Amino acid sequence: MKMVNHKNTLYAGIACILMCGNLSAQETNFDLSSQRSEKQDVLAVPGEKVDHRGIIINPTPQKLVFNGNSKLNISQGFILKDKQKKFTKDLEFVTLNKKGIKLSIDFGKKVAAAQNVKEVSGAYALTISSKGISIIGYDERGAFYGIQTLRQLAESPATVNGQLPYLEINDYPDLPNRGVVEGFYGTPWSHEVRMSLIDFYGKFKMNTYLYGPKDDPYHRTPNWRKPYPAREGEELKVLVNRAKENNVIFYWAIHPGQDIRWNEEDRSLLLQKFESMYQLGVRGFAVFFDDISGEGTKADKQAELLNYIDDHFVKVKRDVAPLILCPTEYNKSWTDVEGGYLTTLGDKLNEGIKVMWTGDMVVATIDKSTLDFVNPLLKRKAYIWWNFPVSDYVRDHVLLGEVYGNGKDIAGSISGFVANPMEWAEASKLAIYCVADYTWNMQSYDRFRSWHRAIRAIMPENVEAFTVFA
Ligand code: LTM
Repeated sequence: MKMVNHKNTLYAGIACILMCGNLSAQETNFDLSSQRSEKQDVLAVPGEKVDHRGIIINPTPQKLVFNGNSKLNISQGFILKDKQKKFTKDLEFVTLNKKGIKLSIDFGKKVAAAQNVKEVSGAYALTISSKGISIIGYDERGAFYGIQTLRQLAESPATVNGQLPYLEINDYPDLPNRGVVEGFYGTPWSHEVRMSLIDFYGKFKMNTYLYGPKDDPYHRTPNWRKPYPAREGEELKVLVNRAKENNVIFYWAIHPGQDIRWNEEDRSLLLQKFESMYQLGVRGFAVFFDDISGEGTKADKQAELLNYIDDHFVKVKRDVAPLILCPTEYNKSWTDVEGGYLTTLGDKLNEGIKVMWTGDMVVATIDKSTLDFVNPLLKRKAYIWWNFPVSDYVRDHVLLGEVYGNGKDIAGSISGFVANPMEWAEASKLAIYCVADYTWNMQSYDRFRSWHRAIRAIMPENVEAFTVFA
């Protein structure tokens, strides 16, 4: 099978790299000192150097300006003006006091325009001045993100004793869809750890969680046609609610391709399954056709099914996010040029349907050239499924390295970017933190700075030990 051959080549390549790396570095006695004295020409990175005066905000804000050296003392607490009465539950980190400093929170197109807030979901402005603190969001999600920024400001080591510097932040995401796809092989994450991760996404301004663990039998063959048993269904409902509280869209993905029959019966069973997930509160849906063989791989049949779901479910419900498809040929090394599988999808799929792409290979970094290849075929911007830090193909590794290699000039060429993590959920937070930073503000992304900040955020009590380990 085509797919298996590609994977074997990939895995053999990785194994070779790992083995060769071990040999040269540890089992020989090379004198590396000559290399250390080599001259290195490091080119300056274009862009503006920003001094954040020891304040840590992740993701890095698009614009942060300090107004002089004055500070606002917030130690006596806040009097809250939550104009639309939405955020009390998000403010447990502040002390409320009728005689405190004014904290005003609002959102909406009109108030946002007055503050020059960008017209994109998640954008916000935060001001700290002698008048108090003001947060204005473009939408509810934007105001929620402003609150996350305030929380990080209040927790920054540079603002000890409740002294917040006068500043103005004007912030927005580079990408409309940023987050995580739980799409690995291996033991699916536990309910508890998913809850913790959903909070983590909200805290670091990710808005997407795609649920599609390969080893959930109700996501894939054999049980994709059946509803979840009551207990699992209840847990999913709780996750969906937690996602809503964090302004995260919970997408539930189905993986029917290995045994799907292209007939009326299976189509209606699939829609019934989606309906049962809708009843649990799910408002985002995806269909994955990766890693299959046989009948299920046919592009025209896949497009027909997706359009049917789009026309008879997504558009009818009206409160469901755009449909997402993971195609069978989801990377360049497995696909043909013009006229093949991807061309059929591009020509036939309804306009609003998003199509996933892992890059030039299964595990790859994403650059402009891979998008210049795939976007014209798909006739839409690819939605990136990034296979890092997933470790299901190197199970003896824990991938705790930096997040690097993706182009900083691709924001305009993609419709979303989700990272596929490790089965080890807590350990995956390191990379997820950095992906949150990269996908929000690509130009300012610095792989080293982000990685060090992530370590501090995840294990503040053991920064040095975790750094050495990672
Ligand atoms: O990458 C995709 C689209 N599918 C699978 C994933 O489920 C798996 O986790 C990764 C990494 O092994 N490779 C795949 O082929």
